[in-house]
Amino acid sequence: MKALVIIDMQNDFIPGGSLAVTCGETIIPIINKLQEKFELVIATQDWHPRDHSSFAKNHPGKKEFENIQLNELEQTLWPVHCVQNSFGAEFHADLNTVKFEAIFRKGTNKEMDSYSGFFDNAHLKSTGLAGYLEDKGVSTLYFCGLAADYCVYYSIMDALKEGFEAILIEDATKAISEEKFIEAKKEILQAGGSIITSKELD
Ligand code: VGL
Ligand code: ZN
Repeated sequence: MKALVIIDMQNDFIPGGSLAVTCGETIIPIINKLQEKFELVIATQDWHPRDHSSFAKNHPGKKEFENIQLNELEQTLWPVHCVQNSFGAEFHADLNTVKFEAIFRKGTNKEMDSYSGFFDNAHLKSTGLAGYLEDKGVSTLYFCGLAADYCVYYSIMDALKEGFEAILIEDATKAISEEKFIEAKKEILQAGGSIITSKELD
């Protein structure tokens, strides 16, 4: 069975939000239409405590988008975004959420960022997503959402490592950095993933 995984379609990642991805809003109608083609639709939600260690604000003297070493991992310092229960953490109002059977939250541990919907960045803690999908008999995952070069990319790489077939729907995602996305796509293909457009599902 196949499933659609919608990554982090939250206000803060969409123009008007604190970590807006350019043209992020343009993929909302595409994702709404895509959902009609799937029996199982699940979503992830970036869900940080206010004192999260990925926020530049919580590192005095450091700037947004600067990289630091944090618990032996490289960490980009982000603007405050997707704070638990804030408007910025809510799904965009135009996104159709009625078909979401489950929502997996990530980034809840203050000490550790979590780009992937499956594991935190140190691969120490699972969200339970892989087990959920296996239990549902899902073997093929189609990915869309934000941001292409971070949470979508890391989720696909983990999906492949966990033994799922993983397909990126390229016109249903947008990147923070176009350069990073070009590298990400190469790595997805090298790791055995595929890249398609939503038209190919018609
Ligand atoms: C994301 C940066 C920080 C994402 C989440 O959803 O791609 N990017 N937190
Ligand atoms: Zn985040």
